[in-house]
Amino acid sequence: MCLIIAHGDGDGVISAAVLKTIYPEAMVTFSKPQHLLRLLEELGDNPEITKIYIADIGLDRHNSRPIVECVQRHKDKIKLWVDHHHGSEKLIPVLKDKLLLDVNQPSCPAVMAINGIKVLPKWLEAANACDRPLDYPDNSISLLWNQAFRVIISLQAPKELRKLQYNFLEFLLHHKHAKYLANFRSRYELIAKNTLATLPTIQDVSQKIGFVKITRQTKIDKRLLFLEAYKKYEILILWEMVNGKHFLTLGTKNQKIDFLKIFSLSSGSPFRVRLKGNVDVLIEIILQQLNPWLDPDER
Ligand SMILES: [Mn+2]
Repeated sequence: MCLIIAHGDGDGVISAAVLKTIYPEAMVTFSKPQHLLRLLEELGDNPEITKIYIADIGLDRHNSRPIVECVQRHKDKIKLWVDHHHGSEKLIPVLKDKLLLDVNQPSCPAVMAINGIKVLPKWLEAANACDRPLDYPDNSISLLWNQAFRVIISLQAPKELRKLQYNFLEFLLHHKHAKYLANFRSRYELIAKNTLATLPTIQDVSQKIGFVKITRQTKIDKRLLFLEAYKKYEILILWEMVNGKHFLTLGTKNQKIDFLKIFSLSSGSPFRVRLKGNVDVLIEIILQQLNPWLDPDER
């Protein structure tokens, strides 16, 4: 049996759809960096699985070595690995030309396209907009996915998320289920309204940096919040508490700022990172690191 493993976000589902058109016999499953090791170990040892194609799953930066070792053990089964995340360079010596990697590409379908794989222009644009909304305008497919995705996330319903991923895949491949997906649009309206209501609560850290605190109780679309905040700020610091733990998400629209470099992170997106730890300490570190982007009289 052949298997496609892709990230469950818009970019990943569209990547899975592209791979499915090349390998129609393959089954599809969705995963994420933190779950990839266990999944690969299981599949690697399963004699029924003969070919594996992977797309859009970055290496878990806390756990990359065991993954690379696991890939090494099962490299014969892994026929293709497409990625655009920093950190996946570690797979080059193991996978060689079975790895299509370009961290400068906005999406995995874009990586496929520059490597000669046929990708429908609409799908390519949608995947780019899903991962890099600032650089690529949404089209009907990316909007559909993003809005539906936010509704499911806000319901915190993993089972529904899985169902949605398959429906989205079906929609891409066969243009069925359009009605099913379209009904998410009306449910999204409240989330969009909540998100816009959060905008006035953003505080100025400086002229260029905004800070906002959100709670899980109010369902918002973080992607939309960042996009709206970028109309005023270059950087937004978002503070949220999830299950008693504090997280700070840093986002920027400034292409010259690379959060991966600034915070010495080995994987993820240069423009959006999530930091965990003591909030006061983190904010101190963040402001120190972002000092060059603070206004001179505020330093
Ligand atoms: Mn991606």
